[in-house]
Amino acid sequence: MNEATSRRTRGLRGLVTSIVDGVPVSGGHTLPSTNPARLDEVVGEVSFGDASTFVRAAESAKKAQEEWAAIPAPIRGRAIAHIGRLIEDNAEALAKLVTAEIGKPYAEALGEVREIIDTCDFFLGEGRRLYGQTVPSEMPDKQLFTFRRPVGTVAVITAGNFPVAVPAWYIVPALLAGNTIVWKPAEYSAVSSAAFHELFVRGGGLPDGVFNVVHADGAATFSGLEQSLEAGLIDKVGFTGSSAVGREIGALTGRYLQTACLELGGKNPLVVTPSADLELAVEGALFSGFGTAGQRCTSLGTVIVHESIHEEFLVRFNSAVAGAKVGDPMQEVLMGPMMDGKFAGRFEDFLDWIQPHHTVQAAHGKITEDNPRDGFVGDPSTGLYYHPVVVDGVRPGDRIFMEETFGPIVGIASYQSLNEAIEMANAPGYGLSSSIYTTDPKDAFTFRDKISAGMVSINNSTSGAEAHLPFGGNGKSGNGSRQSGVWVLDQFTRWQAVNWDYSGRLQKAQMDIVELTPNTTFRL
Ligand code: UN1
Repeated sequence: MNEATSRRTRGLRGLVTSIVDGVPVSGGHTLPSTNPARLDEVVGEVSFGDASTFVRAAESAKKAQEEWAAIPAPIRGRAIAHIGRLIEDNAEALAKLVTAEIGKPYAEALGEVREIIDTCDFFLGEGRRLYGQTVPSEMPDKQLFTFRRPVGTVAVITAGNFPVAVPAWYIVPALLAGNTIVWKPAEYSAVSSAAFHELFVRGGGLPDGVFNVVHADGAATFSGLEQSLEAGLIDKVGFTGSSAVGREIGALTGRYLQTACLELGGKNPLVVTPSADLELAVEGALFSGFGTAGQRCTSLGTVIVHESIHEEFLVRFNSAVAGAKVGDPMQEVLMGPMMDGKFAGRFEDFLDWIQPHHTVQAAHGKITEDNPRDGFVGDPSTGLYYHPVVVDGVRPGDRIFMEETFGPIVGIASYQSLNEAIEMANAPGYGLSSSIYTTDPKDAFTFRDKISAGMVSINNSTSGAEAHLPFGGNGKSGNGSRQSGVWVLDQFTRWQAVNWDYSGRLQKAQMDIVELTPNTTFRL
């Protein structure tokens, strides 16, 4: 084990620090990352850097990029293959860390780790493809080609609700395509991020500087990013987080003639038509509304249900929510705590958006001894546990209908015609995920055609996208960028067009071309 590697190990087991050019870098202040299910349990101490840490990381990524890109793509693919296998061998340990740090139920955390492995499985082969094209020329003795070239250095800024899967969506294809990385993970999931980083660097045998990680708060990151862009150190930004911050990142990168890959919020609708299998719709709404305690960008926002089955759906849904297991995320529960105090606080604000014309059947707010939940698994007083809330009677114009409410709250609205349902589904102006439950193909295809969302589920919940289909949204959910599968390669590569003329003379495009003479007046 070389010295830099052993220092990295100490970085993980002891203090979590930024890693720049393979070396741990402590910052100005240290904060604990705590377990939201047991707030007195410290998962790790994290040392936070400032804007200069980010800039140093960007310099290191810039310095390492040419050499990394010179490694043949199939060999970079092998690195991705090894990373995938190492993650697989460490899946349980990594998932336990995710559960401890953000309170995601263990089964879901294992699924999240699976998503990294799936992404590696997809891209390990892409190292042997990364195809360009041969294109016919309009002139003789001339050949045209396209090549994919890496963009260069990539800054990746991610949220903590998927602290390891979503970063992999950026980092795996970016590395495969020959880019180097500066990653700024969420502050409240820094320990899981450190483990992820360690597994990538070791598993891939990545040279120092190829994958840097910077722990810093939002303001320091923004300023570090701005300085790095100004200095020409960052060529591409990937950001997953709120629509508000996404706008800022988009504006900043735009000033440097760059387009960021933005994966932002959602107000994801689920339409239930009269022909739907109601049991299935209830199950889908329960999982997408309250799985991950509603803290996915793909979580269900509003169920838009046909008026003829509204009552029946509501009764069944309320009863499914009442029966769902909430509690200790290491047990078999649908929903654990909120990820962090910041999200718990914001969720309390969202509860204030409930208005007199809304109906809430069960208890809401924090789960306490005085505000208990039947069948709670474990001790609610130790963590950030909230009641799952179903708000009936929401309608376009209500804040609860129009804005993302990251947390365990689902609105229910009624519609009369499918066109009205689709109009309501599009009204909030996001456009990430969407779902329709129906057994009528006409409804399914009409919905697919008219919904603004980038992702459409038919008889499936709004969350749980597979790792090799294009992932991304429209409107307030992003700027049209797509992650995953072959589609994400357009984020991390640029097309280079090459023409090679071996005629020995200057053949002028559009001018020196051979014309055939058509006989346009010929008739049979
Ligand atoms: C996110 O919440 O940022 O489709 C991503 C899903 C997951 C990813 C969610 N595979 O729900």
